[in-house]
Amino acid sequence: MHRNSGKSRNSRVSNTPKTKISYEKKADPAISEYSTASLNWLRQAEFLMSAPKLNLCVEDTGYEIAFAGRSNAGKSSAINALTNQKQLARASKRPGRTQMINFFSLGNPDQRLVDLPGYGYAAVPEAMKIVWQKELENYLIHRKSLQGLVLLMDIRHPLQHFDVMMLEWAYSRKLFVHVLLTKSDKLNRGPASKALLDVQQQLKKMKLQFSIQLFSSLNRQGLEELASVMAGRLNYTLEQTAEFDLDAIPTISEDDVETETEADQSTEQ
Ligand SMILES: Nc1nc2c(ncn2[C@@H]2O[C@H](COP(=O)(O)OP(=O)(O)OP(=O)(O)O)[C@@H](O)[C@H]2O)c(=O)[nH]1
Ligand SMILES: [Mg+2]
Repeated sequence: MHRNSGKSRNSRVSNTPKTKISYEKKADPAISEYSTASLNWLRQAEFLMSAPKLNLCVEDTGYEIAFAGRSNAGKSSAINALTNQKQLARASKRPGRTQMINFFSLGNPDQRLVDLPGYGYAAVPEAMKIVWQKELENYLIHRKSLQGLVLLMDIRHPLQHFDVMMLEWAYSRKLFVHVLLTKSDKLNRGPASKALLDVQQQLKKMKLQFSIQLFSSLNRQGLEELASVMAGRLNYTLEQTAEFDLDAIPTISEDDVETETEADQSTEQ
């Protein structure tokens, strides 16, 4: 049976004309189902609150992912595209638009998305810049529910000094980072792919194993990929949308717990 199938495969290869084979990536139905479900889930996003400083933020429970990056990188626009809501986060042509830490809930207040003020905007008065940076730093260092960052960089100016600092800092705090090269619509396909490859290589050189993708809020490139990453990181499962039957959950008695513990210990020894 195996031999036969091997033979037919070989004969097919030898008869194949020497044309270039295109290995077109087939859509994985499981993945696209997950990303569609993730996008639907993200559409439930609701504004929770804005905080000027750490001690005024929403309670530090559950999980959150923060959108970070230089001012004008496209953080607020990305959040609006991702949640399919035009005005959820306030985007603007004027850099320095987002001046507070803005929280959005995703279906429940313990799963959140955060829009951070951008860094590196030269026109902000020095004293104000210091205050913002201090608050941003406080948030990034002390926020326990922070799981990781979506770090946005304009595809035309990636890996500026402060971006690299953020990446290294996130690595040292064991946070995940998912990098978006934003405004990919500003480059043609070839140069955009090259920019992606360049940044990938530079991250590799820095020994930072972070995921990265192209993204455009304008033409929605990379939206599904980002939605899946967000959902995966915030432990969203497809079952979450299914009817939940409380009666179907088996009750556990104290005896069951003891038995489990004993079994665990015996396998460890
Ligand atoms: N062409 C293009 N422009 C974009 C894209 N995303 C954002 N922009 C524009 O870039 C500008 C800044 O976008 P914002 O989303 O406000 O940027 P931000 O990172 O939140 O900026 P701050 O709040 O200042 O930190 C706006 O004029 C947006 O319309 C994109 O994907 N493509
Ligand atoms: Mg903003």
